Amino acid sequence: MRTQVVIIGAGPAGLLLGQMLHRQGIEAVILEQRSPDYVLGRIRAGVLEHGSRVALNEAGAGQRMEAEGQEHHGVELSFEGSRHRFDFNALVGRSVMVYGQTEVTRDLMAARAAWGGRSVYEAEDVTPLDFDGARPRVTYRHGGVTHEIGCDIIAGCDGFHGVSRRSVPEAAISLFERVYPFGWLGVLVDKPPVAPELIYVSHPRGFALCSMRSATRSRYYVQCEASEDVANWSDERFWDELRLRLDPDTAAGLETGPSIEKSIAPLRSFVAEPMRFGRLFLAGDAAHIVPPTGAKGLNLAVSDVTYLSAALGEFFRERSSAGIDDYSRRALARVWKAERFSWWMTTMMHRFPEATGFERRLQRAEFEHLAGSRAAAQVLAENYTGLAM
Ligand code: RFL
Ligand code: PHB
Repeated sequence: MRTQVVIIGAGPAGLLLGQMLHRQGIEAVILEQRSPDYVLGRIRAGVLEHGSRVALNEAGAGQRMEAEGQEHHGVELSFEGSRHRFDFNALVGRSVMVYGQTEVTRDLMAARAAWGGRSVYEAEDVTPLDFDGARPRVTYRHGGVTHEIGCDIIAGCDGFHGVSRRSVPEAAISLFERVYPFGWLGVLVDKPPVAPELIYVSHPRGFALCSMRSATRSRYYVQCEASEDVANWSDERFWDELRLRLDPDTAAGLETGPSIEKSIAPLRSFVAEPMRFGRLFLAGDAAHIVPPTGAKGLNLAVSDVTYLSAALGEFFRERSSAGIDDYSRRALARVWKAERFSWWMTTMMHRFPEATGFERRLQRAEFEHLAGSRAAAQVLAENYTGLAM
C-alpha cells in the first residue's frame, strides 16, 4: 500500500494534521497503537489559545467547541490568599476557550470519520523506516498480520513515549530537559466550578489550580510529590488539601463530590532538536513537553501541525521544499517561547523542596510586580492567550 503521508499517533496533533492535509487534498493514513476509547479516556488539557480555536475552526472541527466551549476573558492568580485578576481583554484584546482536550479529540475523530479518512487503531510495533531517503515506509502489525505502507512523508505525532523520536540516530538529535521535583494530582468532578474563571494558587503547602470543563463539571489540581501514589489520595484527603490552599472565600464556596477521574502527572520541560530528520517530521509532545502550568502543551501541538501542514501543502502542490526545510526552525522558535513561559509560571507558583526564604520572597516579589504593573501583566496575558503563530 502507498499514501502521501503516514501519521503516527491519533492524539490531537495527529488528528488535526490529518484534517488539515485532507482540506488541501493530501492523502494520509493514521496509525495509532491504542483503541479509540482508550484515547478518549485520557483526561488532559483544558485551555485553548485564541490561535488554536481559529485553527480548529479552519480545519472544520470547531462547531461544537463554539457552541459548548466557554470563552474566558481572564484568569486569577492567588498568592498566599491574596487574589489578582488578569483581564485579557483589557490587557491584550484576546481571550481563551475553555474546552477539554477529550472533546477536541472527539470532534476531530468525528470529522475524520465523516469523510472516511483511513485510521488504523490498535496498530502494534509501528516502525518508521528509510526516512533518510526519498522513499520512506512504515511497518506495523494489526490483527496478527504485518503491513507496510510506502509514503513520501512520515509525521511523528506519537507523543512523548512514541516510537518516532526514538527511531532517530542518537547523534542526530539533541535533547534538553528539566524534571521538576513534584507532580500534579488532578481530580475531575461533576460539580459546578468554584469560580467563573481559572484560579492558579500559590500557597506555602504547594500549588493548586481550580479549572473546569463545563458549567457542571470541574477540574482541580494540587501539587504533590513526584513519586506519590494516587492510591494514597482518597477524595476526602484531596478536598481537604485543596481547601487548605485556597483563600477562605473560595474554600467556603467549593462544592465537592465523588471524583470521576483522579490521576498524577509528572512535571517536565523537554525539547528535542531538530524536529525534522530527512522525511520524518516530529510534532507535538513527540518533540517537546511543557509543565502544564501555562496550559501550553496542546496549543503547541496545534501550532506545530499548522506549520507542518502549510509546509506539506507547498511540498506536494508546488514541489517546493522551502516550507519543509524551514519547519524545524519555525516550530522551535515558538516552542522555546512557550517553554520559557511554562517554566517561569511553574517556578513562580510552586513550592520547591529545596527553596529557602530567599526564593519564597522572590516568588512574592514576582506576584506583586504582576499585580501592580500593567506592563508585567500584559506579558503574562500575551503569553497565556498565545503568542502569534
Ligand atoms: P498525545 O496526546 O500524547 O498523542 C500521541 C498519540 O500517539 C499514540 N502513540 C502511538 N501510536 C502508534 N505507535 C506508537 N508507537 C505510539 N506511541 C504513542 C498515543 O497512544 C497517543 O494517542 O500527543 P499530541 O497529539 O502531541 O498532543 C499533545 C497533548 O496531548 C499534550 O501536550 C497535553 O495533553 C499535555 N498535558 C497537558 N497540557 C495542558 O496544556 N494542560 C494540561 O492540563 C495537561 N495535562 C498533559 C496533561 C499531558 C499528560 N501526559 C502526556 C501524560 C496530563 C498528562 C497526564
Ligand atoms: C485543566 O483544566 O486541565 C488545565 C487548565 C489550565 C492549566 C492546566 C490544566 O494550566
